[in-house]
Amino acid sequence: QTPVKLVDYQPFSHVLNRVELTFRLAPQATRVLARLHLAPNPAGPGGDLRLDGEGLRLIALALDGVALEATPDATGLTIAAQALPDAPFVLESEVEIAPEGNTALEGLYMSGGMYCTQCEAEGFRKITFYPDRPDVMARFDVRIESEMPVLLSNGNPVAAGPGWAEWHDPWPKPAYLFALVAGDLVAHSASFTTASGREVALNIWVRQGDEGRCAYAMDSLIRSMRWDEQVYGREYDLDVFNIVAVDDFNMGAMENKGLNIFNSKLVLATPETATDTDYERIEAVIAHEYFHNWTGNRITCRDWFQLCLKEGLTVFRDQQFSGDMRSHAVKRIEDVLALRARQFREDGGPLAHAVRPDAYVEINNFYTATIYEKGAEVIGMLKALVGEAGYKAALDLYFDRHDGQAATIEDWLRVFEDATGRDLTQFKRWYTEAGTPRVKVTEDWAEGVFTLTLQQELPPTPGQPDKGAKVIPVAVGLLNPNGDEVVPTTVLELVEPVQSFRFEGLAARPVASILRGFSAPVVLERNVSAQERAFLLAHDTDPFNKWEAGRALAKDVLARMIVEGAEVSRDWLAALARVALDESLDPAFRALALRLPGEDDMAATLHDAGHVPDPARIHAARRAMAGALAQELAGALPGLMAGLAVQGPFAPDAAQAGKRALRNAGLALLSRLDGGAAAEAAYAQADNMTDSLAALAVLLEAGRGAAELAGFEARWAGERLVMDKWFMVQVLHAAPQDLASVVERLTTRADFDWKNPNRFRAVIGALAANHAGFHHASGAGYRLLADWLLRLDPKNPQTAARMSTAFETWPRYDADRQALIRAELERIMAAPGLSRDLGEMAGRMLA
Ligand code: B3K
Ligand code: ZN
Repeated sequence: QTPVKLVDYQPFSHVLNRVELTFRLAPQATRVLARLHLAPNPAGPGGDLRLDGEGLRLIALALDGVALEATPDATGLTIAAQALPDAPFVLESEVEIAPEGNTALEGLYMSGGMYCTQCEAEGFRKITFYPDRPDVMARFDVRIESEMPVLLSNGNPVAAGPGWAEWHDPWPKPAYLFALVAGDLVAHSASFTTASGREVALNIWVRQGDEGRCAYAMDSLIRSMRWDEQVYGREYDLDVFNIVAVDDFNMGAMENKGLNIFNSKLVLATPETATDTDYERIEAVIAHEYFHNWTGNRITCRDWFQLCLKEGLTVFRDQQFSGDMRSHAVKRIEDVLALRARQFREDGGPLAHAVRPDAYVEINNFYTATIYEKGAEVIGMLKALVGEAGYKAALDLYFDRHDGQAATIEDWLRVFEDATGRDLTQFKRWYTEAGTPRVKVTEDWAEGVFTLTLQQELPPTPGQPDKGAKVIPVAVGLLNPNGDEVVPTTVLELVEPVQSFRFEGLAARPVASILRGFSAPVVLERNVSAQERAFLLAHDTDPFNKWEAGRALAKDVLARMIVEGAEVSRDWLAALARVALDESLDPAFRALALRLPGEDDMAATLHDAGHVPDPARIHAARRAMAGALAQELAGALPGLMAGLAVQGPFAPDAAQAGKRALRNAGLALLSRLDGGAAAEAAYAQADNMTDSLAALAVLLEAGRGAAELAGFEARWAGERLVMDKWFMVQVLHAAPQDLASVVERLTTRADFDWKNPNRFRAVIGALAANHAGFHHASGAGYRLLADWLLRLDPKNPQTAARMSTAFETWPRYDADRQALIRAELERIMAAPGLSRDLGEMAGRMLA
């Protein structure tokens, strides 16, 4: 496995201005004709012309109309320098491919009878011979010939007739943004008038029967388009914007120019079939893919090392959008929960890598929480450092200066430097160095001066033993003993390994609220008393830190229960109960406050504190904690829940979703007292998927729910997306000792279509998410996962590799579990014909 390295970057030998493609679609034998308008690149290295190509049967090749002899190798085709004119020329090729047999879901493939494509990162080379790299940007003309009624590609429609259609994309783009769809589809349509008055036709294409489930996605699209105009000054730039929903998709969605392709679970929603969380994700992902039109498509990446240039920025933008649409406080808490659960976990283990890595074997393995979510955090820090106005000036300059280009992180940082005059040399380490910094806080109070001393520690990560001090924006506010804010939020800039900050003129020793809004992706280490945390939970004016205080308190209490067998703290119970019942607070916020720390999160926390986490003890203690909280709230629960009843018809908005979330949190607690009786009634009465699924989960936790599961199945048997939930809920809520047998039973069902990534994730992904079950001392969970990864790998290496990250936490656990997991990873490594994708992942985890 030879890695690709950033230092080896070279521009392409040629420039490619224009591409003409003709597709003659057939399931077993699709013909692709390509005409590439090439010319020598004066800034390039010269020499041979190398085109990428994989799994293509070459039918014919010609240069300026003259047939050319060439024999492709396993990864492409080389045309020797001496055969190349030193003026512009046209290279024509015809290849044959078989979309029906393409189970990897990369390149041109078939899903539910339709043709579709996925080209990012390197799928276009499975379609035709081409310089498949993001810095080669060309204008595309596409002709599709097929009996399918709907034929779509990027850009604007040019002409169509029976059995054919032609598309022209006026904007130069890299091949990874190419898309083609051909199918028997129907559209949910709308139109949008841009700020400058251009009409854009909007279509969401789905299979017959699904057209009634697109309204929310369309509404989200329209709101995204308006928001990007208002907040970033970015207008849409084509006459049409098409979205297509497909059932077989390796990830969430793809931002192909003018033709976004989506996993159907991120498009289709009705109150009966989708949960509030689904709606929220649909809104966020529709926005994310739409925002890529500027951050990703108009300005793309020079090479795949710069992936965070488009992904970090686009995540940052979709987070801002969701905050504006819903609640900034709630969105920030949710984002930090996800960051800690996925990115901190990655950053602290064998798969840690920089936001801009400098080597990879398989680029698909780098679509990670680090590139995406930490990439977004780094932009949030930049914004905190340069302020609103500085951020706006930098972004305006970015769009001005780099429109139509394939840019780098250096370009990105330079626009901030040029727009604000700030030197970002030290800040750049956030992009080049992996690992989650730890910031130790010490406080001192003497003679009216409060001093905060911050010390940063940078843990070693694979290949990076030593690191330089980071620029860490630490947002701080101070409260006086009455709970009034005496120093409003101030951003301290920690740039040295250790640095002190003084606050003068205070009448009494303040209580510090540190890292407000989670102003940097770091772990704060602070010796704080339970009293002080409870004080902040009650009084902090920063909603994130108010929640964080409760979270930290809960973790302290739970850690003592696990490690020392301590009792639940009465103070924590009382403090949390006050928040839960405080009607001045947003129900969504209260629901988040009631969510206990997850088991995987506790395992990480205990490991960081020098303990060896025992999954069974964590599981038992967490249940005990929930039971004690239920007791504490027993008297108040019925009133709380009654007060949260939703009036009127279902709406997927933040207000209703918050009420349902808090009500269902109450239901979960109630079931600890009544054994699930109320949940049974709630399930029977539920008229939407949010409440049905929540009640079902509660019943399963309580060891009940067999009848409900059967009823659910009978009602939804034909609905793939809903049945995914049915599979998943059983796995997530299986008792630890039953997990392996539950999974085995589900995977032998005829409707366990494991080649469908959504179904695979619903069962095998959930297997790894059931912490105590997956880590059961028998090792059965580990074995089962490895078996399934090995089975999936030959069919769909990308998804197999992604799911293998379940093993990345092995160094946390005891010697027995470590040995069990390593044995599974070694078994994977030894498998004949292992993919580059899974091979790289297993190799890095074992290194
Ligand atoms: N850019 C795509 C992800 C492509 C993943 C390739 N393995 C979706 C997104 O981030 O918007
Ligand atoms: Zn993206």
